[in-house]
Amino acid sequence: MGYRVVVAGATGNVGREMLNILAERQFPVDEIAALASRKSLGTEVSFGDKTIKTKDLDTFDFTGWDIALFAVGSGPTKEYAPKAAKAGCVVIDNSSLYRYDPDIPLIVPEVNPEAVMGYAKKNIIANPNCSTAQMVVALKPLHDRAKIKRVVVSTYQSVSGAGKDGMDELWDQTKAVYNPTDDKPAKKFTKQIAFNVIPHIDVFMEDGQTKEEWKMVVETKKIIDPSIKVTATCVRVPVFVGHSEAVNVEFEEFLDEDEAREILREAPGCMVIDKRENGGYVTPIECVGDFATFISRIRQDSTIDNGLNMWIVSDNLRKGAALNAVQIAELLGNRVLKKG
Ligand code: 11C
Repeated sequence: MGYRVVVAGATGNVGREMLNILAERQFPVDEIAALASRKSLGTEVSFGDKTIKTKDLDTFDFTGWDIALFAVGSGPTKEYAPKAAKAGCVVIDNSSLYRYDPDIPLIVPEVNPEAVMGYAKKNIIANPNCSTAQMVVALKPLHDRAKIKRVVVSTYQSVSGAGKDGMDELWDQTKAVYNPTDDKPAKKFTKQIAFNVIPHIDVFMEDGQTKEEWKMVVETKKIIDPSIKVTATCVRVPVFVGHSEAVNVEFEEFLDEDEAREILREAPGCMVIDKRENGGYVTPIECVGDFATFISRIRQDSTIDNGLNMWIVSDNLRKGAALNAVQIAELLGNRVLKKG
């Protein structure tokens, strides 16, 4: 016996990946509903080897459905997630709307699976931001060994984080570079993204950080440990899929780079590719479609007593969004909503 599962936002980048991953991981689905906004109504989406037609999120009755994976953005989430939760369907939400609510757990299953029991307060669980998810998967096992004091991270984030419009803008501008009469001004991004990098993701906050940077700080504290200090610079790069991060970590205790490599080799969700030779590290194009968080360039930071540097890469649509949401559904299935 399986679950009745809803994917809301099924025609978007993340919603499509949610359907793919539910099928790939053989999540026990008895019935699936793919929901979309009225303008995408009737669009066909794939679920394993089947094709299903989307239904209207606006009129859908969540009664009797077990789990709803939401990938619709904060606005529609605010309107529809409480309806689903009230109808008894547990919502796993990919937007930022509920992440900072103390009554809603924010979960990365490799890191804080025990937080899942907190779902019951509001029948909602939040999925973290993509740049946070991959970083905490790598940080947690190191924190358990040597206690992290401070993290300095610079991100190299792909355009798929900004949705299909972001991907289209990179594609169109790249083609236009070879055809100067075909001007493609920036729309989704604030400056040209093709052959460029932009140190700005999400809105500016009063203190000069962007909201993407703030999210990495606040979410890392909520998921791992509030005592960890994080400072981030988030940058959009002309890559279609796969976020990369250069991470500097300062620990309370000394942690040798070889021991860190061994800890990460054993850690859930982590894949260490770290040879000190040409190409002995992972780049974003190699992580697309994969489930793992890849860690390379692990090395001592000799400018401080207890420091390490590393390079973390993952598929932002998978571990950064859809995969993490499906893993939360698996966790719920195993620990709470047991069937059969
Ligand atoms: C990006 N990280 O790459 C963002 C996308 O809070 O879930 C996801 C935003 C979020 O643009």
